[in-house]
Amino acid sequence: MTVLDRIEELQGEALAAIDQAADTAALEELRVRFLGRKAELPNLLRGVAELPPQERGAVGKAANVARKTVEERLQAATERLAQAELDARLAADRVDVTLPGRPVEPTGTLHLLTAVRREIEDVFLGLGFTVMEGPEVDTVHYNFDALNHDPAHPARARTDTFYVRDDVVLRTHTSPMQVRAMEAQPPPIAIIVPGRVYRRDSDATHTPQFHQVEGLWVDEGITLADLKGVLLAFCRAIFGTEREVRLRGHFFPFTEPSVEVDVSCFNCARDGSPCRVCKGTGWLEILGAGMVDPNVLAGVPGGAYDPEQVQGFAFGMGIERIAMLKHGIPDLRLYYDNDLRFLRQFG
Ligand code: 2NM
Repeated sequence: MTVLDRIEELQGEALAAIDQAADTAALEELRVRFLGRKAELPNLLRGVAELPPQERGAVGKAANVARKTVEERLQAATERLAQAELDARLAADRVDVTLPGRPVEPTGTLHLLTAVRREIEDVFLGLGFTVMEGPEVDTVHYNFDALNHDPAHPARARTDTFYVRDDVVLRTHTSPMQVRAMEAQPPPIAIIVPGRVYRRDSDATHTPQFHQVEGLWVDEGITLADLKGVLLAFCRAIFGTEREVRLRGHFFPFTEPSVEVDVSCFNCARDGSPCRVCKGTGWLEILGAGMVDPNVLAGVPGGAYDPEQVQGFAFGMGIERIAMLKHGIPDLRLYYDNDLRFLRQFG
């Protein structure tokens, strides 16, 4: 084979390989193989000087043309494949910013008491009340004295209430915050105060710490009818639209008159037979309430709550009890056992 034939053969081999290359990396390998420092074609060019003089012109020209042809084909193929690779990368990396995103997996549920507290809050927010929270450790003044508790009231005893100091207790109800709220703002006031409360009680139906929501509405001309209307709306929101309420006379130190409030049973309404929930009475006791005692209003410093000018009602309920009635919880201890089989059913 002549050198010229070999050059033609090399050029044909190189162009065919370039045309079949799949990507720019393959082209780079071909550049080394056909045009690199140890490749045959450049070597032939370098060896032209050693050829007989009459062959030098033709071989040199042919090798140069072949090298240029291969270089140009390589350059064209590289440009074509690089563009294709860039297009493919851009298509693969495209982010659709209009997709909805992936929310974090929920890691649990609300505790039933939290869920019911929020439900209660939502009802009263809808009725125009504001939610306020206060300290769990408070003074004897706010917990008892300002709430018209007689100095000899049994709840003041060391056996009933957790004393931190002689004049400081773990609050036994959230009403101390209602007094604080009245001190902080003039009437009208419509608030509920949810939170933990503490009493020295521990048996099947009492825990030393439990949860309350207390409510207070004071304005000119508020009556017991307003109390009944608000609590009827509350009961229908929580226990069903068919519910009725009834008030029974009672005693609380901070209200006069005071009442216990029953809601019509939502269980025996479903079938005629005497029901386990209300024990056949048709009524369930859900909370205590009353018209705020004039002594409590008159005791608010500044005189803005003059009982001759403004009247109001207050009420208090246990969240544990409301949740028990609403969801048929049989035992108070289930709230605090942290058994996931119980907790996962709610929230
Ligand atoms: C109850 C029952 C009746 C009550 C009274 C007050 C305040 F601060 F206005 F005096 N707050 N909450 C109240 C009244 C609470 O719980 C069974």
